[in-house]
Formats: sequence, C-alpha cells, structure tokens
Amino acid sequence: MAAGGWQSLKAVARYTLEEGNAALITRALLQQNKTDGFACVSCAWAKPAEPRVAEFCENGAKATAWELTSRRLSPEFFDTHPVSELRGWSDHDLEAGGRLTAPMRYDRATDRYVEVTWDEAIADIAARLRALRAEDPKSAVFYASGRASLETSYAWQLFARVYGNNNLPDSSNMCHESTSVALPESIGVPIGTVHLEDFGQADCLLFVGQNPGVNSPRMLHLIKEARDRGVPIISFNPLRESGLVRFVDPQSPMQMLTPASTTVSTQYLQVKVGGDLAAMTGVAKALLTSAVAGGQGLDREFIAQHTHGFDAFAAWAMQQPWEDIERESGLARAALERVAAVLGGAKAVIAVYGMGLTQHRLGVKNVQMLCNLLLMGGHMGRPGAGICPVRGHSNVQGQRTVGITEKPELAPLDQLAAQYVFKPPRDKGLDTVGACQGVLDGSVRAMLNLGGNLLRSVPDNTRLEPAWSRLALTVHVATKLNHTHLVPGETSYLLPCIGRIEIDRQAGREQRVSMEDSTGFIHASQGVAEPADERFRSELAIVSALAEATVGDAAQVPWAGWREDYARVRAAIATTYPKIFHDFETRFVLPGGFPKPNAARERDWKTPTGKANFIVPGALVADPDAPGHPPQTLRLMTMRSDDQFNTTIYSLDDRFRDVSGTRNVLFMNEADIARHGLQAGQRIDVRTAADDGVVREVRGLTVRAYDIPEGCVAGYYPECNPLVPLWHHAEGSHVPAYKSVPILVQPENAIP
Ligand SMILES: Nc1nc2c(c(=O)[nH]1)N[C@H]1C(S)=C(S)[C@@H](COP(=O)(O)OP(=O)(O)OC[C@H]3O[C@@H](n4cnc5c(=O)[nH]c(N)nc54)[C@H](O)[C@@H]3O)O[C@H]1N2
Ligand SMILES: Nc1nc2c(c(=O)[nH]1)N[C@H]1C(S)=C(S)[C@@H](COP(=O)(O)OP(=O)(O)OC[C@H]3O[C@@H](n4cnc5c(=O)[nH]c(N)nc54)[C@H](O)[C@@H]3O)O[C@H]1N2
Ligand SMILES: [Mo]
Repeated sequence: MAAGGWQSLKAVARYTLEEGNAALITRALLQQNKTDGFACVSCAWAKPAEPRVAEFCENGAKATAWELTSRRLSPEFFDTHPVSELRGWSDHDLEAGGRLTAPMRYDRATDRYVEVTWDEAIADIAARLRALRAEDPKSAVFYASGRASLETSYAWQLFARVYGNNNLPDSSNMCHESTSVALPESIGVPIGTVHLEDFGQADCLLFVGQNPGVNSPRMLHLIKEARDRGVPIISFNPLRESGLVRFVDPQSPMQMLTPASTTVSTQYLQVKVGGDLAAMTGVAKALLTSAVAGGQGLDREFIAQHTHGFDAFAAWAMQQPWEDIERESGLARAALERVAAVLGGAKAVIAVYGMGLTQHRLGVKNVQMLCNLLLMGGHMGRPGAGICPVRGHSNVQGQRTVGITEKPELAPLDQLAAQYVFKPPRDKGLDTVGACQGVLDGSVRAMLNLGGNLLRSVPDNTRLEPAWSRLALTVHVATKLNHTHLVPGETSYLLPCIGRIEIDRQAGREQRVSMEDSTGFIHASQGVAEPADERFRSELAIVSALAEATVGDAAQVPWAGWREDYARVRAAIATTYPKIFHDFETRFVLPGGFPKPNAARERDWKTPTGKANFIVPGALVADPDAPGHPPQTLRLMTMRSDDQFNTTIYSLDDRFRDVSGTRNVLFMNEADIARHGLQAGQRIDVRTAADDGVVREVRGLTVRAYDIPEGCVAGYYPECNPLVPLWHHAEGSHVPAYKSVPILVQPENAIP
C-alpha cells in the first residue's frame, strides 16, 4: 500500500469523528504548523516558512485529534476504577479515556487517585522534595519527554540544578543521543546540518534506518519533489517501508485520481538488522576502488583541506574483505557498488537517518560511518548536502539547547551561577539508563516526570516496575493517563497540564511558547483551542510553582514573574545563550522561525583537530556481542506502527504492514519460520538470549511471515520492551539497543 492518498485522508476523518469535537479539531488543523498557529505535537520535522493550506500529515492530524478529544478522565472516573484494575488496561484503552482533568494524589488505603487542590499538591510535593534534598540532593531525577516548550524546559533544568543535581535525562537518551555523541566528534556540532531549502538542491537522497512515511510524513512532500526532479533515492532498511517504496500525494488531486503513484526509492537495500556498518563499509570500499581506477567518488580537494583521518579510514575500509561485508550486511557486492556509483556521481547528497542507526550497540559508530560516506564526497557544508538526523519528539532537540542534559560540560554552568546566584552542581547526572539503574538499586528516591511513560518506553521495564513502586515520590505532569501513572511510589501525584494546542492564558494574556525543530529552526507556537478543563495549569506554571515552593530560597530566580509572562523566560534564555537566542522575541515569530548557528554548515569545524574527522568504525556489525549467542538466536528490532506515537497507541492496526486488530506479532522471514519448525499464524513465546541470570520473555506473539532478511525479526515497541536488557545499550551514548536484541523463539507454552 502506498503512503499518503485517500486512505490517509480517510484515516484523518475517522480520527476527527471518533474523538468528538470534530469542528474544533478541523479548525485547529488549519492552524497546525502555521506562523500564527501551533507547532504540531507529533514529530519534530521542520515547519516551512510558507506553509501549505493543510500543513499537516495523517499522523499529525491524529495527534491533534487525540489531544483535543471530547473525552475526559475526571476524578469521578477514578472513584470507580482502582489503580490495580487500571494497571491491567492496555496502553490504547488508558489514553483513549481522554484528558486528565484535575490534580490527583494516590490514596493507598482505597487504591485510588483522588482529587486534591493545586496548593495542596504543590506544597506536599515540595515538602517531600525538600526532605529528600536534605538527605541527598542526588536522589531525585527530573525526566523530560521532549514535548515541553523551550521556556518550560529551561525552567526545568534550572529547577534540577538549583535543587542540586544534573539528573536531567530526557527521551533523547533513548533516541538520538548517539547522534549527539557522534556528530561533535565527526563534524563539531551535535545536530544535523541540513535545512529545508537544501532538499530542493540535493541531487541524491540517502535514507538509512528512518521511516518517513510513518514518523515524519510531512517529509514525503520533499521526497516527492525530489523524485519529480529525477533525484535518485537510496534506502537502507531491513523492511520495505511503504513511504520509502511508493507515495501518493494527498494534496495532489490529480495523483490521487489516478492509480499512478511516485516510486520513491530508486535503490532499496534490505540490509540485515545491524548490518549498516558493513553495508556502508562496502560502499566506501567501492568508492575508493573506483577513485583509484580514475573514476568519480572522492572530493580530494575537500578531503585535503577540510578533513582529518582519511588515510587511516581508507586503509581500514580497503582491508575489509568483500566476503565479510556481504555476510554481515546481507547485501551483494554488486548492489553496494551500484550505490557507490550513484553517490560518486552526485554533487549534493543528503543523508537522512533515524533509529535504525542510533539504537544499536555501535549506534555512535553507525552515525559516524554515515558521516564518513558524506565526507568522502565533500557533502558537508555545501548547499543541497549534509547530514539529517530526524529527531523524535517535537521539541526534544530544543530541550538540549536550553540545558536539559545530564552532562554538566554541555550546560553553561558558570553563566547560570552568575545569572541566578547559586552554585550549580558540577558532577555528571543520570541519563535514562542511569536513572533506571538508580531506581533498581534504590539510590533514586524520587522520579519527577515532565511527560513520558517510562515504564513502557525503557528497556527491562518488567524488571523495573516493582522497584519503581518502592520510590518515595513519583510525580507526573501529563495530559493523558498511562501505565507509568498506575505504578505509584509511596507518594504519587498526577498533575494535568494544558497541551500545546490549547490557549495558555497567564495574567490575563495569551502566551506564546517556542520549540526547535529537527533542522535547528526555532519557532513560536500559540495555542488555538480553549483548554479542555479549567483546572488545568500550564507546564511552565506547574514547574515554576514546584520550583518556587521547593528551592525558592536557594537561588535568585523570578519563578512567579516567569509564569505571568513567558517573554521574561525568553529574555532569560537569551541572557544565558546570547549567540543562539539574541533578539529572541522578534525573531521567533518570523515565518519559518530562526536558525540556530551551525558551524559545520559553514565548514567551520569545532572539533579537537579543527577539521571534520573520518572515524574508523573498527567493526562491521553493530552488535559486537552477537558471536557469543546460541546458533538459533534471531536479531529482534522493535519498531513503531503506523498508528502510534511512541507509547501512545491510537489503534491496534498497522495499515502499511497489513496488520489489524493486534500488536502482538513477530515478523519473521519464511525460511526462519521453517527452520524453527513453526508456521505462520502460530503463537509463540520469545525469550532474550542473555546469560545474566535474568529471564526476559514476552509470551503469546503470533508469527507473521514477512519480507525481512533471514536471521532478523521485528516486533512492536513498547510490547517487546521487556526483552531488552538495560545494559544492552550503545557504547558512548547509552541509547538502548532497541534495534538489535538477541532472542530465541519457542512454540507457545513450550517453555515452562
Ligand atoms: N507517527 C509517529 N511519528 C513519530 C513517532 C511515532 O511513534 N509515531 N515517534 C517519534 C520519535 S520519538 C522518534 S525518535 C522518531 C522515530 O522515527 P524512526 O527513526 O523512523 O523510528 P523507527 O520506526 O523506530 O525505526 C526506523 C526504521 O529503522 C528501520 N531499522 C530497524 N533496524 C535497522 C537497522 O539495523 N538498519 C537500518 N538501516 N534500518 C533499521 C526500521 O525498519 C524502521 O523503518 O519518530 C518520531 N515521530
Ligand atoms: N523498544 C523500543 N523502545 C523505545 C523505542 C524504540 O524504538 N523501541 N524508542 C525510544 C524513543 S526514540 C523515545 S523518544 C522514547 C519515548 O519515551 P517517553 O518519553 O517515555 O514516551 P511517550 O510515549 O512519548 O510519552 C507519552 C506520554 O506523554 C504524556 N504527554 C503527552 N503530551 C504531553 C504534553 O504536552 N505534556 C506533558 N507534560 N505530557 C504529555 C502523556 O501522558 C503520554 O501518555 O521511547 C523509547 N523506547
Ligand atoms: Mo525518540
């Protein structure tokens, strides 16, 4: 099935109707991603300065409808549903119940969440946090899920630091942290170098482990425009993902009326899961071989003038035998040589990538290897070329920009110290994996969550759950109910907030907020719908009130002033980061916003060598542990369906992969099904092949025959998260290796 098209429009209409509020949702959609409207709450893909009439995709529309739903989970609902009962509900059913409406505290005696006033909630949380702080200021963790605005995020990191720690994990610890570690070493900036306008000038696009049809669908327009210009598109993906195979433009009536659709990828390489290092090494080797023979492929001038480490890299790549490259990538030499021929002939290549590269044990090396390929042809800091990591949550990149990081060296601590007159903590804080370890070993006592659903999204979540319930304090600022809320610590609060689509009034005036998109542009966003409940508070109001009540006396921060007028927070951000945010107030409302400075775009290399660095990956497989596994081991990648946003499950269907009514499936190659003595449709149990003494299993999955390389299997996130060991993460970045989990399969109930 092609991505886009009538099916996509039908899906939008269905969601709009199902959630009620059809008129409200339709009106809001027309203001989605517009200069005076709001930034979509779904993905982080760039918003153009000149938007289309409908500048949203099917999945963005779903996200809007999901947030503006007419359904409510009011305190009365909780009167009749004890927490232990709700814990058995599915992710879909929990969120489908609608918006949380009132602040609530968990009451252990009745096993229910009960309404409290905001004043009670804030005072009690603050008192408990202060008590914990007196014992050990490092025992509280401040998680952020990537949606909150720059203003709220800035306040959040300051709260943590005034409290006394750098425990600021965020969702990028599970996502693009491999990028944030890899790119500074390669090119001296932590973010991508491509702007929207570059897509119009590229003459070759490379997609490695990213699924635009589902996870950044507005990008399909750019892809289609590129194809219309005859630009070759090369995809490396174990699965033939619909948006990379065929695309029908729902905004092009002519195309929708005819069965013709755009062929997206001109070359589609179904690389083995974790086989990208081998595949890219093959392409590099072919480029080098052709260059030696006098052919195209290397930009020698660029390499000499702008890079470091080329000779060592070239020598390493040439040493890798084709036999190993073919075995580990699962791809034929001839196919990789064809890729090299196209890349070698291109003047401006954009490489787009996502979780297929970052969520591996060698996720950092994966990203650096993709940089190596671009550097060979000088495709960095050239119009129409560059590296393009597609970020996840709509403001996850921005959260890093304004100081949400566990790494003290990345935050302007001296500046914060001077600006707010306090002593910021200097030692490294906990990232997401570290926070989970802390919960398991009891050193973490409080988890404060600005969004997110960690007990579904992190690895080893089954193992984590009992430890989580022993926390002294769990606090969630949230829009909708999710599983993590239902595993309360000794004291637990749910604090409902205004969503970004809703109008945020403070001191009688409508407030704007700001976000940074995947391409480093900073935009204004303004709510357009009345808040779903009058008890809501904004995220900034909640965070600043908590901070004021907890550590108001520990630094000179005008918390109360900030929540009355968000422009004051923007002014504070501009004082902390003048190079990025000067003239913030006037620039962020411009159509398209304003770009963050990006030295690599200017070929100014902020690396220790002062050049862009070729980095030898040193391995061909992204999972260096693989050889130790039993022979029947399969490599599991966990992925998203067409109908989810992370742990938010809109429905149990995955239209593009032809699955409906269930998410408990395991996609397998037919040869593997036969080799294991199984049959398509059969139910199986899955266990992790790890010898650390912990049994990790997911039972009752249904086998689905699928076009996936042999030895590789795929399952859904978050259903398969119990299979991922917490220690199975990327070297250097700690991103869980969600895309290559060694597993063993058995017929259902064959294992006791
Ligand atoms: N609608 C929607 N949009 C979203 C999200 C969502 O859940 N729903 N999530 C948001 C977030 S937080 C993020 S981080 C992004 C995620 O967006 P993506 O980066 O696209 O994430 P995934 O769907 O997890 O996986 C991407 C692709 O990697 C492929 N893959 C798996 N293993 C490998 C491998 O070893 N090599 C290669 N080459 N490919 C591999 C999979 O087949 C899949 O097509 O999307 C964001 N946008
Ligand atoms: N197996 C596996 N696991 C993965 C991944 C994978 O590919 N495979 N991907 C990883 C990635 S890339 C990511 S980014 C993480 C995401 O992990 P999380 O950050 O934990 O998860 P989300 O599912 O995005 O969080 C959803 C919840 O956020 C709350 N929420 C929604 N909107 C708002 C809002 O506007 N404000 C506030 N305060 N709360 C809101 C709602 O209560 C909702 O239930 O998961 C990771 N986990
Ligand atoms: Mo993500």
